Amino acid sequence: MLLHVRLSGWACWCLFSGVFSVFSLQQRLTVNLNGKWRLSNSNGSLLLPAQVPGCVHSALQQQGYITDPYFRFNDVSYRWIALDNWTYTTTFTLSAELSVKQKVLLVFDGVDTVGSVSLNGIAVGKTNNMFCRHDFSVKDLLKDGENVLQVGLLSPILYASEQRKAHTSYAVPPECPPGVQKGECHVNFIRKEQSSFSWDWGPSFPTMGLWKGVRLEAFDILQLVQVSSVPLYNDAFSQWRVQVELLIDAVQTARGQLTLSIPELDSEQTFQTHFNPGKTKSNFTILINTASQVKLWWPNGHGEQPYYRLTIRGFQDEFLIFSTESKVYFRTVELIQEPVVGSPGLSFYFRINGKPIFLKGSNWIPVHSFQDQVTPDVLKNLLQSAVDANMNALRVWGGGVYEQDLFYEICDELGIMVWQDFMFACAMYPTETDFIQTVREEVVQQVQRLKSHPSIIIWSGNNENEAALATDWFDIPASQRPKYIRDYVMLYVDNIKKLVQEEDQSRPFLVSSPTNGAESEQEGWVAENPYDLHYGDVHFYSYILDCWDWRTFPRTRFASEYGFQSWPSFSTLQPVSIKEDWSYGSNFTSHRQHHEDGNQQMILQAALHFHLPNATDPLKRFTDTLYITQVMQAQCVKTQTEFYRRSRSEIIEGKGHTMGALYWQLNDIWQAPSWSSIEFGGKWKMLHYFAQSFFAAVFPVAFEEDDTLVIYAISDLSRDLKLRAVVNVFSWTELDPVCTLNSSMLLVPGVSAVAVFKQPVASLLAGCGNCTRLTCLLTFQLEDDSSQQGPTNHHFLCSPKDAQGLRRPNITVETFHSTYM
Ligand code: BMA
Repeated sequence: MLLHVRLSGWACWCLFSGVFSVFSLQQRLTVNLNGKWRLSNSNGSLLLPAQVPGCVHSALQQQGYITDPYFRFNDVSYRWIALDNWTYTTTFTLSAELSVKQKVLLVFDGVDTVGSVSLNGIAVGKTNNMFCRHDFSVKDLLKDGENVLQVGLLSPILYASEQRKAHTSYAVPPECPPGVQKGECHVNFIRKEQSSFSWDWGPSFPTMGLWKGVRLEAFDILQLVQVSSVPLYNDAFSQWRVQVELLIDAVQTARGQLTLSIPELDSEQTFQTHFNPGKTKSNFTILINTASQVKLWWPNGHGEQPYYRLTIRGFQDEFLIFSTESKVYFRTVELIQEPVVGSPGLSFYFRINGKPIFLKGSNWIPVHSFQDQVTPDVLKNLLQSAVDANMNALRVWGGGVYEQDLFYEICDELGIMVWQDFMFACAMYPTETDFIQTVREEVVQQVQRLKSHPSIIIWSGNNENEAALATDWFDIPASQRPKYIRDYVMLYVDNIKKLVQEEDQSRPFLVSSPTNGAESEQEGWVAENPYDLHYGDVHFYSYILDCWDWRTFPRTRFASEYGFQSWPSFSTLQPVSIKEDWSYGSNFTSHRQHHEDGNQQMILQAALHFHLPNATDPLKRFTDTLYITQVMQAQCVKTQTEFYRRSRSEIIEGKGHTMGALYWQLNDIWQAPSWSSIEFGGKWKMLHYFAQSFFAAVFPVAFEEDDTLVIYAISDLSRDLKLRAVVNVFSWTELDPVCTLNSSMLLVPGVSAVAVFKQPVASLLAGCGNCTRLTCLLTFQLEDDSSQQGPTNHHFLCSPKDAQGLRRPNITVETFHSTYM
């Protein structure tokens, strides 16, 4: 029986899909099945309580069956966990109200990964994609009194291997990760976080579990499953409209009326509609009153992030049957690929609300091997750290997970633009019907879940798979190449791209990263050289060349990945290691390094400019070595990022107009060496402090060309500035400058990078006491008439290891821990 409540009646609020608060006046009943379940392994030798949402590893640790999986070599010691099959079981009692509902769904927001679900001993359904939400209609299987719900999970390693074995017609490389990663094979055969089988910065913990919520949803007539909305701007009419999509699950055909309104914009529209049985999607468009002034959402550093409340009310006859509210943010995004004056190729930059914006930021990887351990505080700290370092963009990289709703909500609020990859990375993928089918479901679900977020400015099909094919990472015989290219196009273009564009017309889609974009498309989606500097985005890594030499960096249109490794600090490593691990040559030190020759590369790069630690005390030598890798990394990424930022306004030999610098990588998944600027646990590496400067809105950059010192003023501000460069020449021996030089006041147009100072180094030093390249260094800043604009920067005239006059400072630091009552 349907209980109708009049508009003036009571309302019950509950959380609905992150941004939405729903009150269903039609009495949808929800039974939360999260909490303590029972977990057992395949032979029954282990039986323990397990928290849901959660995973097997977390449960085993919480119950004391294993110690910290991140401790020392435990990733290898605990390999057995993911080689076993596990079963989650819970019991629940049915309430009388629930059993009379017309439809009852058993909903899993996420099963990791290969599961079979049974209720009271009867099979309900199967799962094989961690990125899908599943619901099963279970009304007929429920009984009065106690019900038993069980989810059996297959070992993801064995499943992936079985899938690989069954795929006999041709290989789908790579078979296994490089040995140095100590990982598992064939992860491309399972729709699961690809880095969970190991990566070059992460351990192999192929998780299994119910990693998101589980519940029963019971209702009569219909229920609103999901609401999404995207704002679209019509240039011709200078009018905004909001496309609202409702996913409705109806028991039977129902007629109704729908009212959409954004009261603050004085806009409301009512639609007559009907709902067909089953799950259906309906679209409605609300036109925004042109007399209302719409406030726009802007990226961090370019304006505010205002939103409006959209109310959606469904009526049957004159009765309100559902009502929900969501946030709508207004902004437009365009990816501009058009001819560039003085250069072959095409531009590649983002225009937000009509304004070209330089993307400053980094790449985001999974925050933890065990997603159930990612708390709201951890997410908030990381995203706030990005903003604190003056970033405006993050790329959610395609080897991890589609992040949880809260991640995108915070990005919306902080003005962080998100480059959202689909979860395919560094591999070829199967294209059998079953595989494509589950990917299609995944894509539709994720786009529907996420498209309301203004922070997401682009969808991107995969990480590096175009490059892998084009530059033949996997030694595919020439005769078979067409087949792999066909599969590539089938997966990312014919399926993913097509689906995404059907679901969302409000943001661009790029097939891969790196890619030549429009040019790749011209070349049949796999360009001959996806790293072409005249097109699209580029990933660039070089560990051997001297990173202080900006000439080694590619002057790309958009740098979406580049970076250098460093070690986390001792305070981060200490809790997961013991004394015998604390040397650079220890087994532990090489075990945690998952990138071939990584430890040696860091030392070689550091040795180019710094004395390597040589303390006699082994612990001091170790901690000094960790530290010097961070200094090296900070200085390397600074040099490269400065090069990209100063290349925004110029074309040199056909290259330039760089409009993005996203270094690899923001965060860490465990305590190990990596490219991150923030350590596992949230501590900033030296690089992150450097980033705070080198991403500042107004910033001076120095470099040398033919022994001439050049300083650029970089400004992301819209307004023009008048600035001078002030250069302080310091001797390595003194704290006061030996001399100070000023440029004349120059116009620095809004959003540009221009040279404001030029002088041969020899003449600069000749005019400054007894300074030589070895005895002096420079700091410099920008000033307007009244004050300094932006941070102070530094420029070394020689490597610090060759500096003359440097003395030990004898600085002592004391740390006080204060407690607040
Ligand atoms: C890029 C990324 C990751 C990797 C990183 C460092 O290729 O896409 O796959 O972790 O380089 O090697």
